[in-house]
This record gives sequence, C-alpha cells and structure tokens, in this order.
Amino acid sequence: MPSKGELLGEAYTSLVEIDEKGVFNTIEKWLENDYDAKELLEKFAEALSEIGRRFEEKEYFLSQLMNSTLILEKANKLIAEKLAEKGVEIKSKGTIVMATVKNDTHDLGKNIVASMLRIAGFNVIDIGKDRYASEIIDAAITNKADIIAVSSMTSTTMGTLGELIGLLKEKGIRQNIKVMISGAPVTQDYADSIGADACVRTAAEAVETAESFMN
Ligand code: B12
Repeated sequence: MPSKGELLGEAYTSLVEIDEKGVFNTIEKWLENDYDAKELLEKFAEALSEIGRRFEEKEYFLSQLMNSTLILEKANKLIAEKLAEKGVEIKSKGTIVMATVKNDTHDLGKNIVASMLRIAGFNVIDIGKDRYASEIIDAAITNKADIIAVSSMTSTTMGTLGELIGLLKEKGIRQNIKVMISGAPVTQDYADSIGADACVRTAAEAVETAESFMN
C-alpha cells in the first residue's frame, strides 16, 4: 500500500492529468486507510488551481478544465457515499449560504470550497453563481444561516460584495450573520473597507474561518 504522501501525490497528478480512473482509485485507497477526507480535498483544490494556471497559460483547453471539474464533482459524491457507508456521522457545525455574485460565472473554486465545508461538517446551501445580493440574503434568511460565504472572481463584479453587507445592515440582521468573502481580485483591504468579517484565499482557510466563526 502506498504511503499517505504517495497517495496525495497520486491524487494531485491524476487530477492534473484529468485521469478519472486514477482519481477514483486514489479516493478508494485513501478512505480504506481512514485518512482525513479534508486533506485529500485540499490536495484536489491545489490540483484544480494548477489546472486553472495551465488553462491561463494556454497549455490546457477549456474542455480539459471543465472535465476536471466534472471528475471532481463525481469524486465529491463518491467521498460522501463512502463516508456514509462507513457510518461516519457528520454533525452540523452551522449553516452556510454560498454563492458567486451577479454577472460572475466562475464557480470552480466555490464548488470545491462547498465540498470541503460539507466534509468538515457544515450544512452548506449553495445557491450557485450569478446571484444578486438580495437573492443571497433571502436564502440566508430562509435557511437561518450563520454564515454567508460569497465570491467575486472579477473586479467588475466586486461591488455586489459591498452591496450585500449594506443590505444586511439595512435589514437589521448584519450582527446575526458572519460574512466571508473571496475571489481573485478580493483583498483584505477591500474586505476591511466594506466591513466583511473575513477575506479567505483558499478552501482550507474557508473551513478554518467558518470553524472560528462558530466557536
Ligand atoms: C477557470 C477560469 C474561467 C472559466 C470559469 C469556469 C467556471 N465554471 O468557474 C471561464 C473560462 C468560464 C472564465 C471566464 C471569464 N474569466 Co476567468 N478565470 C479562470 C481562471 C483561469 C481560473 C479560476 C479557477 O477556477 N481556478 C481553480 C480554483 C480551484 O482555484 P481558485 O479560483 O483560486 O479558488 C480558490 C480560492 O479562490 C477560494 N475560493 C474560490 N471561490 C470561492 C468562493 C467562496 C465562497 C469562498 C469562501 C472561497 C472561494 O478557494 C478556492 C479553492 O482553494 C482564473 C485565473 C486564475 N488563475 O485564478 C481566471 C480569471 C478569474 N478570469 C478572469 C476574467 C477576466 C474572466 C472573463 C471576464 C474573461 C472574458 N473576457 O470573457 C470571463 C468572465 C465570465 C463571467 N461573466 O463570469 C480574470 C479576472 C480578473 C479580474 N481581476 O477581474 C482572471 C483572474 C484571469 C486573469 N488573470 O485575468 N474564467
């Protein structure tokens, strides 16, 4: 049986090389050893970032990028099923509403963050991409969310993040809901300027931040 480090290497390489079989084999071996699923998903997030970089550098086509995310979607389902089969009970640590803002269709990063938050034990309501601030807030109210996690991947759509905080204040519910923001152009300075509770850069940071909000 390969070591934990070797399995993480296999996970990374097989996803970067868009090798679906390799990804699934690694998941099987990983879970047989009872290793932490969160760690494996972090490695997949790293692999997806590398695929994003290769796409930007025109080393990969859009079809390869999209295939990698389809594989990852199936991988997430497989991990959830395997954990359920093993009787691993995931107690809810809190409810998080997630979305990508209006006019922004980037959702690869959000999807991986959603999976990692679920595996970490959060009840995640992912309302998708291209969402108005008001839609995100309605979902948060309906689902009694503790946290809103929202991303803007392009600078032209970032305004919705500030609008979201303003609307929460207007409705008098700002103090009831923590807000974490993320995305390629989003900085800590920007988060401070709009009064967000946190700016996160990676899926692992999103999980740590959500956990700290609930403590
Ligand atoms: C893939 C991609 C696309 C794909 C998106 C497919 C999809 N379904 O998501 C396609 C080809 C459709 C696309 C389109 C566009 N894109 Co684009 N895209 C990228 C690219 C190459 C990779 C992003 C990615 O998915 N990476 C993989 C993930 C796993 O990594 P990640 O994004 O870093 O995610 C991590 C963190 O950010 C964080 N995170 C991410 N999301 C979230 C969400 C929440 C809630 C939280 C808490 C955390 C979190 O955790 C993740 C995991 O660790 C980036 C460049 C880059 N290297 O970032 C440009 C980039 C984001 N795109 C850009 C642009 C400009 C566009 C377009 C406007 C291009 C155009 N002229 O048409 C359009 C916009 C379309 C639209 N209206 O939204 C720019 C934005 C620049 C800016 N500052 O405004 C970038 C930065 C490229 C560049 N260098 O110019 N794009």
